[in-house]
Amino acid sequence: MRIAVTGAAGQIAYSLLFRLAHGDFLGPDQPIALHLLDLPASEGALQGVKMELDDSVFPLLKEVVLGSRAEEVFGGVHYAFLVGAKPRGPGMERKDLLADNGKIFVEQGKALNTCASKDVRVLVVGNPCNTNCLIALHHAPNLSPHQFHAMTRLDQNRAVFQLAQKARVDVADVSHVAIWGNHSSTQVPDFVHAKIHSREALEAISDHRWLESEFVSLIQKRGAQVIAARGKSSAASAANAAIDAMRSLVVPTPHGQWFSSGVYSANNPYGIDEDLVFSFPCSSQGRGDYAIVGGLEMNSFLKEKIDLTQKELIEERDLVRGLLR
Ligand code: NAX
Repeated sequence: MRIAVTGAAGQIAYSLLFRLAHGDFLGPDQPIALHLLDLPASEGALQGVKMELDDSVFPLLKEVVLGSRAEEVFGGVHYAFLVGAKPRGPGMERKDLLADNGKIFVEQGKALNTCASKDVRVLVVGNPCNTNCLIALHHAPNLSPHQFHAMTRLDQNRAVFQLAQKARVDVADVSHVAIWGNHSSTQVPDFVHAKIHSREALEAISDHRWLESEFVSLIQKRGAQVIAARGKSSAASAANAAIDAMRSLVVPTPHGQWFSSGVYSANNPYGIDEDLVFSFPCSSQGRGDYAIVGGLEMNSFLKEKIDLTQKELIEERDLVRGLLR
């Protein structure tokens, strides 16, 4: 299996690549090739990463391809982790970041469209990941929009941890945590449908004020909290979430459960605008497919918050209108 990783000389990739090569995504019996893309300016660093991959003598890693041209690096890939993006610089407005990074995803969407395996699965991690993903899928008319995802799994994982800690249970006892909308500070971490030991989280945690205010804001701002503490953005936990997110597509979702992913919103069962990449609860049969989980009742608290995150995504789309085809 050929796996592309962009931003391969960056900090998330420095964790992700070694986990992939170890077999954490496709398991201990699946040999892989890694196709690594970064900017020409990072060529030296990319060579260094390859040396370390070589020196790790991973039995499953059969080939490492390096390059700075998407249409060369994406040749025949079955999975693509699109991590590389420009960080927000000092004084840079959100719309400047959207425009700059958007261009990257025009080019990469086109390259996937023509060069990747026709059943490639794509996970966009580079921010703003929902709108970048929307741009990429717009430029890949030969692929289905259902082959594209934006990563909100780190937000889900962060929410699971906070609920487990509050309820004093193991993380494995928390399930059904959905993230709705944008991977940004307007995202909606859903405690209403979450379960703890198969009971409603709202029953297991009596402090509803904490759920509605502190919990929601903690998850929305967790990324900033990590930056403040570490001086750098989340990297190992982001790599771990990227593996969780792609694995959710190749391992059947346990009956009645779900995982969160930013997916194309056409024909969604919640009345969300039809041309966005929006995070929904999803389930998969494990063949690279997914379906949005329908039928969840929305209370007024969730409705109001989901409206806000939808509005932000529509604004982002308006800002990159010129990059959509
Ligand atoms: P780094 O700055 O460490 O690495 C980014 C790498 O991407 C660099 O090596 C850079 O040269 C490369 N790059 C830039 N433009 C490129 C292009 N056109 N083609 C190929 N490579 C290119 O950032 P890192 O910490 O690894 O984060 C990467 C991205 O993930 C950022 O956009 C970041 O905001 C985003 N994140 C997304 C998260 C999510 O949950 N969706 C969480 C973690 C992270 O914040």
